[in-house]
Amino acid sequence: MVRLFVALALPALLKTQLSALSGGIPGAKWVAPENYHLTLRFIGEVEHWRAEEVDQALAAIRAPRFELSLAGIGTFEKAGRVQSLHVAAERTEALARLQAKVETALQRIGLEPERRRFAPHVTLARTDRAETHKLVEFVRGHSLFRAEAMAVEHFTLFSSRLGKDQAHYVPEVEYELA
Ligand code: 3AM
Repeated sequence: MVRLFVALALPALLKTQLSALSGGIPGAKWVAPENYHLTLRFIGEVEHWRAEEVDQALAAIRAPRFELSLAGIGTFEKAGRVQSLHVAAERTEALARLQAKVETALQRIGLEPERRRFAPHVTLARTDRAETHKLVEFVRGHSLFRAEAMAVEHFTLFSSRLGKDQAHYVPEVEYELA
């Protein structure tokens, strides 16, 4: 079995810029800069034959290159608790189209539909054990954060091995955009 997700990899400079945001919230688990990514579709554990089908389905996608901008800080909450902290991506038409194409391609080969609405983001930290007032302070303090637009020229199939502390993500296949 292999654990997979489809995402946009980020340029090194952007990762460095994002990593400068890390810190200052006791209890938060910060994502290692090399693990920053923008998930288009979480797939989960699949058999190897299935992974090959996923690869073929993704390779058949035709979509144009586009520019991506990250701006603002957001959180995801569950039962009134902030689970994670992220930098939001601007939900442009081109990004939404690419995500929809990935979703359609994966449903076509029989994967269960993703039920959650696409909210493009780059996770900075897991915060279910973080100090709430520090979290609030962080979100307020960085609300104007904005990164220079990046050129998205491919998307990537990642495998993920869960570790004790951090997951280990490996870019398995890159799919060029036209
Ligand atoms: O892109 P982010 O960091 O928000 O939390 C995992 C990470 O999200 C998420 O998939 C991304 C790459 O690992 N993830 C992990 N397990 C998941 C699940 N069961 C999941 N997303 C949905 N369902």
